[in-house]
Amino acid sequence: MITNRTFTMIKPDAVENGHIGAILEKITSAGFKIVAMKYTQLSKRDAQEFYAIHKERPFYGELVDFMTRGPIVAAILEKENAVEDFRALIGATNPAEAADGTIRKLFATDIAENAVHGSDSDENAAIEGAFHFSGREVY
Ligand code: DGI
Repeated sequence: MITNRTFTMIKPDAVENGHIGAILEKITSAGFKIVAMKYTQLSKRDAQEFYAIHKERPFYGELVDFMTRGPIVAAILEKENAVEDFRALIGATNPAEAADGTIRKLFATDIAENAVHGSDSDENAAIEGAFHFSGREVY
């Protein structure tokens, strides 16, 4: 199915390392339009809820600690085939396995601190976008 929106976060490692501008440039150059964006910090409760699907995974506690340790940029992006095209732009979860030129290859630290989030389905894109933005905050 073709969709036109996805949800992303520039994660705390990429913010700390000064990559916000470069990552937004990669995103907009690839044809994504920003329809909502905010600079914010997740609470523990936010991160636990956002990543609830990973609750039973051994890295869940580490993931929640990482995602709450500093500010993030959250955004909703629009483009034809947004979910699939954005996953291609960010590359594999583990930056060591990500293709050359992908955002994770360029800016991620390691599998735990991998610079960016991208929704993995249309359904999750809608859920995740609504988690972070009210209707009035989406252009
Ligand atoms: O959809 P992705 O973000 O590419 O990957 P995912 O949904 O499988 O995992 C969500 C996040 O959890 C991922 O971006 C980073 C973290 N993660 C995944 N696998 C590992 C991990 N963190 C640690 N520490 N170890 C892992 O094996």
